Amino acid sequence: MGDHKFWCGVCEASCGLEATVEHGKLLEIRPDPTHPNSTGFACVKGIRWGDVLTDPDRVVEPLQRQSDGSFVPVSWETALDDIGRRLREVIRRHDRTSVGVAIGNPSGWNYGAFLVAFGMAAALRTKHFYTAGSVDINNYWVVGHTLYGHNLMTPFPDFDRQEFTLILGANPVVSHGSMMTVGRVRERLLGVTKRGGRVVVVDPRRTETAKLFEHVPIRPDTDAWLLAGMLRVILDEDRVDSGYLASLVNGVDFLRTLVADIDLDRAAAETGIVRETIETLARDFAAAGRACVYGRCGTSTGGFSTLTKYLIDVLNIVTGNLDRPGGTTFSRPMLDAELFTRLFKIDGYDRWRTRVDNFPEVLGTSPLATMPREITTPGPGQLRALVTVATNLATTSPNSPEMERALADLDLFVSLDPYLTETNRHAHYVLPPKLLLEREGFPLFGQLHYGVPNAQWTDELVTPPPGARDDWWILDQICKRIGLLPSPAPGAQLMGKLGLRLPPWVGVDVFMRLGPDGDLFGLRRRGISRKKLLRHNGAIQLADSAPTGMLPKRLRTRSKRIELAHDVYAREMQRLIARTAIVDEEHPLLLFTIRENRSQNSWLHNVPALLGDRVCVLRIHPDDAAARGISTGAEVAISSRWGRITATAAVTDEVMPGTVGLPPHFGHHGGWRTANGAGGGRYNDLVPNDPELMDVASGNARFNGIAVQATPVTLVTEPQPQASAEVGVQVAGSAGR
Ligand SMILES: Nc1nc2c(c(=O)[nH]1)N[C@H]1C(S)=C(S)[C@@H](COP(=O)(O)OP(=O)(O)OC[C@H]3O[C@@H](n4cnc5c(=O)[nH]c(N)nc54)[C@H](O)[C@@H]3O)O[C@H]1N2
Ligand SMILES: Nc1nc2c(c(=O)[nH]1)N[C@H]1C(S)=C(S)[C@@H](COP(=O)(O)OP(=O)(O)OC[C@H]3O[C@@H](n4cnc5c(=O)[nH]c(N)nc54)[C@H](O)[C@@H]3O)O[C@H]1N2
Ligand code: SF4
Ligand SMILES: [Mo]
Repeated sequence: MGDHKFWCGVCEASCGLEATVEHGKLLEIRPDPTHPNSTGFACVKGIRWGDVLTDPDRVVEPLQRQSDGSFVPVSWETALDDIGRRLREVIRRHDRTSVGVAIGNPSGWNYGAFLVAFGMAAALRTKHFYTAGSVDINNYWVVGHTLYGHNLMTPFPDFDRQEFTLILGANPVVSHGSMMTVGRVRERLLGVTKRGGRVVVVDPRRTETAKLFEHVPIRPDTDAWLLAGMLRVILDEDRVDSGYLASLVNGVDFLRTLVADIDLDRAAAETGIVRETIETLARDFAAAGRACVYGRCGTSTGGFSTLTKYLIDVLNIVTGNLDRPGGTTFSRPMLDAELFTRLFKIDGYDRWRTRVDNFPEVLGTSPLATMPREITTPGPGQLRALVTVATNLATTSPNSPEMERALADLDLFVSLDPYLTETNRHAHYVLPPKLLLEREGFPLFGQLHYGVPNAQWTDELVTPPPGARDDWWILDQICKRIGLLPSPAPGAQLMGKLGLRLPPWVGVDVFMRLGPDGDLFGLRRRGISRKKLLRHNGAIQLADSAPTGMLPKRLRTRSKRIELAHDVYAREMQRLIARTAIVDEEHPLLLFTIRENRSQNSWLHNVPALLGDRVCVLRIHPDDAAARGISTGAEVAISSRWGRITATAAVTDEVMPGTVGLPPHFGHHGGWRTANGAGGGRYNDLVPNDPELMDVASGNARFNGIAVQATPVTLVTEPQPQASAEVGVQVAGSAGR
């Protein structure tokens, strides 16, 4: 029996945990009080992780789909050989670029899968490389690239020294923070007000975070108006930090032109926030000294996400709050991901455009929302075979029905996933991965934004099911069968031909050892290496806080200054100003997403202890409910121009009048029985993926600010939509049960 410290890979917080393991069997999980970043905090999802490992619905052997739609278990060799044969056939008929790779959210904590998937896409030289980041983070990568010279340069808040925190479209008390890995985020935010500072939360809903602080309700998908209005006030009233701007920034005049046509009365009408509040927020923010604007999913999944993220950074910059204590900071990861991505020419923006919809490439990837058209539109480069890792994209991408139809049309679809989902019920093969605790690894994504920089690498602690394999190994085996080595490195293919295939930790270890905290292969005695981290039970703290005062040295722009002037932002501002009303008479309500504490995107709904007795609830304001005869507990139909689903109503003044909030991922119909049993509707059946309705600058999806109508179900005469009733996957034999 032993107690082992590890880290949680369910969400970005990457909390430190402790597991009691006996003979390879997990007995208990607790928070790790010694972890430098999370200091003894963990949420219920981390604590109940063991339920996922032993879930009776987990896929534990490779599954092959039969012509009747059921799945039967096959050996690894059968599965991999057949996949290789079919891939070679697709490549013979088209070429390598018709093979695609898609990685979902959990691959951010699965460094092997993440790196090998990148390598596989590079070796295929395919443009069909899709990541979950392309639905909600591409806007960050675009702003990082244009302003600071590298996609991965994404500043995050230094809450501990802050006096004014303006949060837009984020609910960190529930999400535990995103594009930041700041432990105990609730306490840190409460610390701001305890020190006499202010936290203001701009959100269509009085969220769990907003309830603790000041709340300003906003109409969904209008944040760019609020931010542009604030910028206009700050510039007009000369409330900028001129010394900071003179020393570090190019393009301040561009900003003046950019907001010249921003009318504050229109900003008020668009956002639903009175003009005086916009002006006061701008003045208070500029006067605060140590302040930060932080925006997340609510500001990243609207029609103007890149412009919004740009304006967020601009407000921090013009007030001198970037790279300053109490403002926002760039982190110092143990692994220099910026150098790595630059060396392999992954870093970039708009070097090429997508085939069907003409979206700019971001970090060498295409937007997930465009995938269905890439599958169904004929021509050179058409996507015909797809390998996915850790993504339930048929549920989590916009226009879910179109995605499902397109997936069913592929010549070959291989999914690496521990569950039979709505997505991989269409796959020819479902291949079972080892999960966190069953594989070694370090928190790859957390490294980019650690509030307290630290390093941790944990070994396999729990015995995996005999049929499960590492995701990276599965990808490597698939590549091997088509004669490729999954790596972007020059000369890699030659190495592959010579039979030299190294596990991904080898390259990572070299990078880490040569990195800022590395042991330089013995030259730096206190430095870190994978071996040293594996021997250490727990995380090693590398600094007290994320560093500040690093500019201009830390910038990667050619000028070594922050570059504000880019045509893309001028174009996006014109597009914003030209946009007409987002609702119409038939669909007068604006829909937005509500994340729930015990869910993790589209999964974990299969763990009874996490799902509890939850159902899919539509939150609606009392005025809007009364006007429609809707009461709490009633079944309601929610319809948009693109689809219709059902949910259970909750009448509450938490949500702003004219808006309705819905959790994103109910209406399951895969092979996960508990999740299916939760019923409800699938949010993304209501969401369009038309290119002109997405964020055109980055390809981010638009989930929020969808025009809908809500009606009591009794008034609906047409049949109910498919998602709530259908259970389509039957598993033959014992696999997956
Ligand atoms: N418990 C839990 N934690 C999670 C996840 C989960 O599913 N469950 N998912 C993880 C993932 S992948 C991510 S990206 C992060 C997201 O992390 P956050 O962004 O902090 O979490 P969200 O709950 O999506 O918060 C978005 C907020 O934006 C509001 N909103 C919606 N539209 C608008 C708008 O147009 N403008 C403004 N100002 N607000 C708007 C919503 O009401 C919501 O409160 O959470 C991560 N953590
Ligand atoms: N309407 C609406 N839609 C949204 C959002 C929203 O706010 N509103 N948010 C969007 C956002 S921010 C994101 S990030 C996406 C997330 O969407 P996805 O990228 O699809 O991620 P998840 O829903 O978390 O699905 C993860 C899948 O990975 C599998 N999995 C878990 N661990 C592993 C592993 O170790 N290996 C393998 N191979 N598989 C694993 C799970 O079983 C599950 O099927 O959803 C987006 N969709
Ligand atoms: S907050 Fe996130 S990282 Fe921390 S225990 Fe919960 S799920 Fe895991
Ligand atoms: Mo996300």
